[in-house]
Amino acid sequence: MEAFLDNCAKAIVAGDGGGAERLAGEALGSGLSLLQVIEEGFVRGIREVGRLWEEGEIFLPELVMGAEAMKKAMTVLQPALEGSDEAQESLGRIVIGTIEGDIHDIGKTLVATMLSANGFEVTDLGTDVPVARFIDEAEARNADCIAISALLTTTMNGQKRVIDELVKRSMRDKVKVMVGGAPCNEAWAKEIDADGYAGDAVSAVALAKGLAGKA
Ligand code: B12
Repeated sequence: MEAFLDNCAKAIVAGDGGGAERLAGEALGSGLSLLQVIEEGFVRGIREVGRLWEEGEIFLPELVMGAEAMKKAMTVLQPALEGSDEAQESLGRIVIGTIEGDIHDIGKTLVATMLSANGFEVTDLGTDVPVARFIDEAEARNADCIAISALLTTTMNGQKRVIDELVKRSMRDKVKVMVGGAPCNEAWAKEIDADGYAGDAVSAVALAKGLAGKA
């Protein structure tokens, strides 16, 4: 198990898309917890890539290759994570996206997948989503919650702008807002008056259930 998780992490660090895809395929039939494989294997790898990049040990092309390998693994694992939620009663409607100026989508997509697998009706707006679009879509879909991902210190302020705009449009009491992404934390959520912060996909589900009164 440990060795398998190490290999998953190593495939991402090496930017080995074929290897990551193969390991993800092996995980599917192995009876291992897919969440554990993702968090302790592949995600550990992409975080290591980030660290190496920050320390100047690798360059942008290698960062991109690591991200692409990560996406290949997630493409294999995502359908299995989604499972069948047809019989489930909806826990609520959530509009999710990565804020404008920001194209990071691996974590956001993982959160969206887990929310959907756990009974929420999720509309994923993708990346680089303008402030107004979050609100227009939430209004159009009568959403209970807006979930905003930001991975850059330069884009996280967009989360605040979504909340400010909700207040302006007198919608703040109807729509909950949850925030996440590497630079965010509890203190930031409090500062911008969000309803909650979660640091990973599993706690994002718990948070969403709590906000929906379904915990
Ligand atoms: C992969 C990656 C990329 C890929 C993205 C590919 C993609 N399709 O997503 C590429 C190569 C394209 C990229 C580009 C850039 N990147 Co980049 N990237 C990363 C890296 C290494 C990993 C991010 C990731 O996918 N992590 C894995 C996922 C699973 O984790 P996660 O995103 O944190 O998500 C989890 C939680 O945060 C949470 N969560 C996430 N979203 C949400 C939302 C809600 C509502 C909730 C509740 C929870 C939640 O749950 C998720 C699942 O567990 C990070 C390093 C890091 N430590 O984060 C840098 C990092 C984010 N990037 C960084 C930078 C600077 C850039 C660039 C500006 C580089 C450049 N010079 O061009 C560009 C930005 C382009 C843009 N405009 O967005 C910096 C940001 C620094 C900062 N302080 O702002 C980081 C931190 C690297 C570093 N250490 O310096 N990047």
